[in-house]
Amino acid sequence: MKKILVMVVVAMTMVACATKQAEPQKTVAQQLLDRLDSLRQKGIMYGHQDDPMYGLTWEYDKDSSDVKNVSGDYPAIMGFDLGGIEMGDKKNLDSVPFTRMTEEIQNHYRRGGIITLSWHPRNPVTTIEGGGWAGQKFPEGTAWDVTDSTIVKKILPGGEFHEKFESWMQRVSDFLATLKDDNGQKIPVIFRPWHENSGSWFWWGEKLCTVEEYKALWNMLQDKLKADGFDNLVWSYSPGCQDNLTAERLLDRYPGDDRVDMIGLDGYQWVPEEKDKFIERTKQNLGVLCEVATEHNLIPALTETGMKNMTQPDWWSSTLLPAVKDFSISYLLTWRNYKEEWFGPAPSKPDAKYFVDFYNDDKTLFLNNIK
Ligand code: BMA
Repeated sequence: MKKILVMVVVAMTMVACATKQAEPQKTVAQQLLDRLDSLRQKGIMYGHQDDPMYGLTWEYDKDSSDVKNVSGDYPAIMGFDLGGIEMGDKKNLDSVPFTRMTEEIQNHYRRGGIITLSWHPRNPVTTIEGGGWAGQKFPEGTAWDVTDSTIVKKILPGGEFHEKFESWMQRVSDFLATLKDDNGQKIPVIFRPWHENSGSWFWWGEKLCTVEEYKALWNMLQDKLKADGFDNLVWSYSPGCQDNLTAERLLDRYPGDDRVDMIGLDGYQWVPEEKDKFIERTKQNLGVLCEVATEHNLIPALTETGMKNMTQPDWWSSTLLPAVKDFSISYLLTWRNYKEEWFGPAPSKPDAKYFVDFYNDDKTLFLNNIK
């Protein structure tokens, strides 16, 4: 009897071990999603595009950041853009060297921060191969070149430019392959391609392709990168903020629950006069976004925002915070601090002290709050 009992216990232990071993390990993308989900119970992370690359008074200094120079802390999230990688360029559309981008992604990940990548690829039909920027006038050949409304169709399988676009996707893949941590493991990244597609200013915009073509475009890139082994990508779908947004409208080009992990909106305020409108519209839009996110098991975020050149200095505390604070969004990201057009804080500017209030608010999370 005792012997039988021992055998049963041994057998049960073996089954338990086998079950344990069979459980698949979570990918770094799934681990990032879990982290995003638990962090949004704590607050809203602050993100900034190109944060460690340049600011209003400096360029490519080591360990610099306008956000850190104002608040003492780095943003929780840093955003970078792949525009230009498709051409094999050494620098992106905003002059950021891709080697530096890899380094800063590694640095921020090492610090405990989170990375998001967008992509403003040039127009695959009208751009001049090998021409670089010189000789092409904006918007000709850029992501904003919408003179031909059949670009998406032309790069899908069967299209005249499909092969060319395959080589562009390969270059994205080659860049993503450089994103490894100190142990050689893949760095998780929130990847947000084909954004603001509810507008018609990019060649993948609403009036430039059908719903089916848009979804096929999304799938083509996703299938390529999945086939290349990139299980470190958190896929983020982000159209733009709109007046009276509805769930149907938000989802009309949505690629599907099996293809998307996060859902976001991009929405800006351009002039001080738009303050009330910005607050009202952002609240209304985030309400819909959060409902849809819950229904579809997605993490919501305000994937791009900002007030152009901070012409309303108290914007951070009087406008942005009230617009977002009642929503359980994962993060908000303000766009880059480019000398001619900036959306983040800078030490010498009048909005700096209001940014410190925003930083000190219990609701906002910076790097030190998420480590
Ligand atoms: C836009 C502008 C452009 C920039 C692009 C990609 O909003 O900031 O100057 O090239 O984003 O970062």
